Amino acid sequence: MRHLRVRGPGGVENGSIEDRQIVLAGGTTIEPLDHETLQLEEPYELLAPIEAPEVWCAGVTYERSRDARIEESTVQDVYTMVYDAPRPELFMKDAGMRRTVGPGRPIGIRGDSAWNVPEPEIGIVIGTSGRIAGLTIGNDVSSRDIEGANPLYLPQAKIYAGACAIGPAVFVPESDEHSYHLTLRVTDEWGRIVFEGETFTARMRRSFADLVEWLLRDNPVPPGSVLLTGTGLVPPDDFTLKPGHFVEIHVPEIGTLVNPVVRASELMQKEPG
Ligand code: DO4
Ligand code: MG
Repeated sequence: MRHLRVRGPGGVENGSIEDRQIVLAGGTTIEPLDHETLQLEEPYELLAPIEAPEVWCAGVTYERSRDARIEESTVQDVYTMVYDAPRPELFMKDAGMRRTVGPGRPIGIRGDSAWNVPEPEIGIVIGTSGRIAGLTIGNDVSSRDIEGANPLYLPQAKIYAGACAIGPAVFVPESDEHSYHLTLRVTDEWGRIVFEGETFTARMRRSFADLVEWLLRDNPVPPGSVLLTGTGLVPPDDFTLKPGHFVEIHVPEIGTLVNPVVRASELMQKEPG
């Protein structure tokens, strides 16, 4: 079963996908324009599938991520240590959906960074008492040169306007954890593919349940929060995201999350007053 959220003429409604149709809580049925992105025709708009009170991330959960950070960083041993240690790397990415966008909405790259990448990750929706309530797709958009200069810059490399996307739906698995296949494709404004790659969660060093257990130790994370589980897909070092690119992340059970790339400064909202 997959769940989503839609804004329509009657306001915001929850919905689910049944027989390839979107059935809203009020009973309306909508046919998506595309069955993978779940893009909708006006007057409906697909929203982030959950208003996550907090978004957290795990890091260096795949060998590929460990190796990429060792190459980019001036401080190399921390990545091997955290990959091998029982305690995972965990960091807060967002709170109150200030920096997190839904499907189709622009993600940001920092003006003070020259090396920016998407990080396609499975996002765990945390239920009550640490239950795994569902899975979504997350993009932990990151600056590699800021993190590479000094690991203490991690919050600046990871937390800024438009640095996270989630969607298009929340998938509720019926069976225990299995391996999910993630595909990443980045295209330019003319639709040309500038990077394509794939990975499987079977390559992760840690289980979803283990990551949730560590996150919730002595830490009151509110239910409905999302934990992104780390990336196993790192584009080559000469790749950087640019304004005008589109990032597509596909996971068959969940759908396809597509976001255009803009400068983060364009996403900064003026505070009222
Ligand atoms: O160590 C820095 C962050 C790693 C990360 O976000 C990832 O592996 O996905
Ligand atoms: Mg990441």
